[in-house]
Amino acid sequence: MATKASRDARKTIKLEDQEIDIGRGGETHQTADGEVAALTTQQGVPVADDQNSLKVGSRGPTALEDFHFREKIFHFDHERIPERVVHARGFGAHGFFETYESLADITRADIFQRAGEKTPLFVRFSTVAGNQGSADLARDVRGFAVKLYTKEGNWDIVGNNIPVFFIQDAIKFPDLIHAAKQEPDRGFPQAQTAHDNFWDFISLTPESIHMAMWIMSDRALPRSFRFMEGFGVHTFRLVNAKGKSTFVKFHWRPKLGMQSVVWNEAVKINGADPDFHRRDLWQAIQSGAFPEWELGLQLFDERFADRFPFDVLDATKMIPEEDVPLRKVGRMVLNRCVDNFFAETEQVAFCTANIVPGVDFSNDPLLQGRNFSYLDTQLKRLGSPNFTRIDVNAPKCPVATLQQDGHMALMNPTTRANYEPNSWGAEIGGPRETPERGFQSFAAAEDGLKLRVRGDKFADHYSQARQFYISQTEVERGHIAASFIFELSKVERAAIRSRMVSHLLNVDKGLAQKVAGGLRLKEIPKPAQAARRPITDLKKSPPLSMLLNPPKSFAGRKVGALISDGVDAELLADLKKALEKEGATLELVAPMVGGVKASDGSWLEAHQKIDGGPSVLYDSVALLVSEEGAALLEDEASARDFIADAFAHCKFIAYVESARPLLTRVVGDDSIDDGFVELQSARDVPKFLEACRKLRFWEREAKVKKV
Ligand code: HDE
Repeated sequence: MATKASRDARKTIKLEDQEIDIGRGGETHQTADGEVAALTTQQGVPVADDQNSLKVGSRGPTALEDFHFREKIFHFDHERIPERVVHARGFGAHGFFETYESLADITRADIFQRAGEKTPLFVRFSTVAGNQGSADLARDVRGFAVKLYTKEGNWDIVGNNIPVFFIQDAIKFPDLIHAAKQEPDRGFPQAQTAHDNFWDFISLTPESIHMAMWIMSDRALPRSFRFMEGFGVHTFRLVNAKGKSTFVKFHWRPKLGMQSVVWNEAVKINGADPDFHRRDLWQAIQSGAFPEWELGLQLFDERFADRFPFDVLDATKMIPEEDVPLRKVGRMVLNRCVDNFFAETEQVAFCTANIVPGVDFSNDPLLQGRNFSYLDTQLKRLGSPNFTRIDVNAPKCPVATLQQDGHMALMNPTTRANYEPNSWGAEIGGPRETPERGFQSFAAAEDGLKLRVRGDKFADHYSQARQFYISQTEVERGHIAASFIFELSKVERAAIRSRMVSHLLNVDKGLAQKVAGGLRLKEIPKPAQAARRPITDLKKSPPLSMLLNPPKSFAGRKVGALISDGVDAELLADLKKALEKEGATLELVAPMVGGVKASDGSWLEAHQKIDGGPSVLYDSVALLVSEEGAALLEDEASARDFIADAFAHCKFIAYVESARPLLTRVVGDDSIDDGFVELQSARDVPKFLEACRKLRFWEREAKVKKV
């Protein structure tokens, strides 16, 4: 309750649809009633006035005794926790994993015992290099971290959307990340690798060349988290009840297929909607279009590992599916957004060491190092060894430890015994070991000299880089070359550019020449001396190409329709219906957000005003403006960009006859290629949809990308 003096000073005014109380200084007061809860302090004391600090006289100093004010500011001052050193920018969601079949013969992991079993999970997708406030469409690897709350403890698969990594030994991780993130003296550039330090490090670290090929490919520019693969990267073990171990690599395959954007588009998306990926996931889940991935296992034994030309403990190598096919063992569905970003997405603490009985590590030196790093990092970020008590991190199975105390102890043992062995018996003696059920490490035979060395096969740095490159389509190869040219053009020191080309010569001569040409290198360097002679006859592996594995439909994609007063209502309705049937969505982009009056007199509200809804936000576009609309937009820069960008990014473009003058004014009459679909009537809608399913009209690219 407000004091009488301040209460008496209040009066009520009207602000459009709201009646509000204002105080003596005109400030807004909203008060609790039967339905709206009373505001309290952290101590539960009801708050009478949250607008004014306690003062001595209306114009006097603030009193130190104002505990409400002090508590509020104190808490605010401590709102931030350290952001992640890597993967700072991310977005999470809840879901479940459904097991397809029992894998009891391979693993005793509880999650794989019963077909149809559903296990709750939390996923966080991320970029690596950018800071928390950076833009989503950085050219970067994406983190793909999954926390499975199994009945025998939490199992984290902390992976990426690329199956290999830059380095082979965890001891190089700080160097890699220092080189990739903003340069320390100037604090920029952030969220991009197009700078000297990064390429300096890469060019002096030949083991990273395979990964460099992947990050220069379209994989580093996903259109949506929903359209990317995930990989556990390292070799792990699955161990069955008899203690038999099988090596395994984990793959997540998106049901909606893979898709990326082009670089020029990515740059513009970052300006138009820096939250493009998180908004996309949020909107999909909120609208009930729950994204799904299948979990595929590559299972192999020691014998395979011995005869495989590369070391399965080397995270810069992958195993082609032609050698070890994927066995699909379950699906992951994301069906719930977080209630609170900080509590869940920011505080979620993944750790590669979180494994469960039936899963085990391999000796991959990168994985071994990670197992130390993640626990350590959580203590720094979350400030207490009790971070496992935070809801998003807490197991959903019983937890019974004798660990106690520390900051924010929320679950101390309640019995007398906090140690074991003890003689207190079942009631108060606390939990005991379970040799049968409990986690047992695989009894791997290890011996050798204690040395700082790597396995011999680690020295092959180029063979799989080459295999990746030759497995791509022409279009994808063009993108890889263009990315190298772009990135290295931002490198000031010429020697670094040249050094990179010397590595590319060991990957593919044509690629190296293209990059050298694109950089206008004065002379082609000699190929870098390889630590081990590359294998040049590895076969193409089609699953490595995104374009050879297109999505089966246009589901999950979005069309942007540019509309104006007089838009053909029937055509628009048919387009919307067809897209919805396909599982795709339609957004209306208009000169003003308030909407347009359609041909049948109905009013259509727009989703975007034209300069807020550039075509880079859509997979395909439809130009449905009337004649007057076309005339109005002819000189409007944002409308022209809408069309020019859709064209340049090789998108399919539908148009009605009245939009044609606008269209030809922007792209010219001779540019109307097979990527355009004229909508004379609703009958042409299926033709447009058919085209959209191909996602891009790549045949146009040579015309729009000249350097
Ligand atoms: Fe990480 N990594 N990493 N990493 N990583 C972190 O842990 C680290 C590596 C990956 O959404 C940190 O909680 C080392 C490979 C993801 O919260 C940190 C090495 C792969 C995430 C850390 C690697 C990853 C992280 C920072 C070299 C793919 C985000 C914040 C041995 C298989 C998880 C944190 C999330 C995060 C260390 C290499 C994936 C510092 C030392 C390889 C997806 O602990």
